[in-house]
Amino acid sequence: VAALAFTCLERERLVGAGLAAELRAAMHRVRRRMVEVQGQDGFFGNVYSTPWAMQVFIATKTCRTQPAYGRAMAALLENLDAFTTAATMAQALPALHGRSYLDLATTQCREEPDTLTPIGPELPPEVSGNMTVRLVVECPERWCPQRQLYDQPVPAPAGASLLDVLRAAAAQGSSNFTFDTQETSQGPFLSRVLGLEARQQKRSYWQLLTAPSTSLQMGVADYRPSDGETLILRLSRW
Ligand code: B12
Repeated sequence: VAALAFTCLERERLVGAGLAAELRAAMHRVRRRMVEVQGQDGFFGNVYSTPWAMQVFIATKTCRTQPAYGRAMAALLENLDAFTTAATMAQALPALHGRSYLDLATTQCREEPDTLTPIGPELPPEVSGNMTVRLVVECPERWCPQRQLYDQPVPAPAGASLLDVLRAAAAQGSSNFTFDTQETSQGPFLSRVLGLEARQQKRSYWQLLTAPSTSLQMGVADYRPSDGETLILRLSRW
């Protein structure tokens, strides 16, 4: 996002010649760094950060000459089913159309032919039966009474989201599990677990992981655990 902002400042001549040259040099370094860190799978970071990175090549008009961009586009097209929420789709669509957010400034929406028709959200396929997920809550902070605050099996309908699993755990009266979420543009954000609130000022958050230690790439409402999986909610720092 910062790289896009730099390009905007330079392109719109909002800065003097000296700073413009520095911004161009910074953009060059950013692109070189992104090419260096591109994974074997073609992604810059993960599937959700890749469209952002592609927008930088688009905005700086380097996408045609940069092979890394072509590899990223191929990887993105192979993984379109990962974009299930409005927020992630909004980040991928410009890149898929070869546009960056900077193009929005000159987009004439009034000239749109208004031919878009809303479609109902595609519901995930119905899965019958039940599953059991192990839910673990970890607090590695020094002030926590113990590192592991909760460890219980939670039965839930097969195909349920992690949010459904948390609700099922809370409904299991015997285990005293509680949680809270906050609505954000990306969907519900897990803000409090077992009465412990993650605090912005302390740069702490409830990280979602699948055992042994893979950080999830989706939020509680989108991630659908499998039968037998162990999910960890860990109070972490960013
Ligand atoms: C900064 C950031 C964070 C910070 C936010 C705190 C802060 N004060 O800055 C922290 C480290 C806490 C964070 C956590 C997580 N994040 Co995050 N985060 C981002 C990032 C880089 C920028 C968001 C932002 O500032 N937007 C600009 C502001 C103005 O908009 P905003 O709507 O107010 O932003 C808020 C929400 O986005 C919210 N938020 C941040 N991440 C997430 C993730 C989810 C699922 C939800 C519902 C909300 C949310 O915090 C922001 C600040 O308050 C985005 C990347 C991106 N391209 O959007 C990833 C991103 C949104 N995060 C992502 C993920 C996966 C997570 C986690 C689920 C990771 C994990 N395994 O635990 C957790 C959320 C867990 C939970 N408790 O629910 C993914 C979401 C992908 C998806 N499929 O939806 C993104 C797109 C990164 C990526 N490429 O994988 N994140």
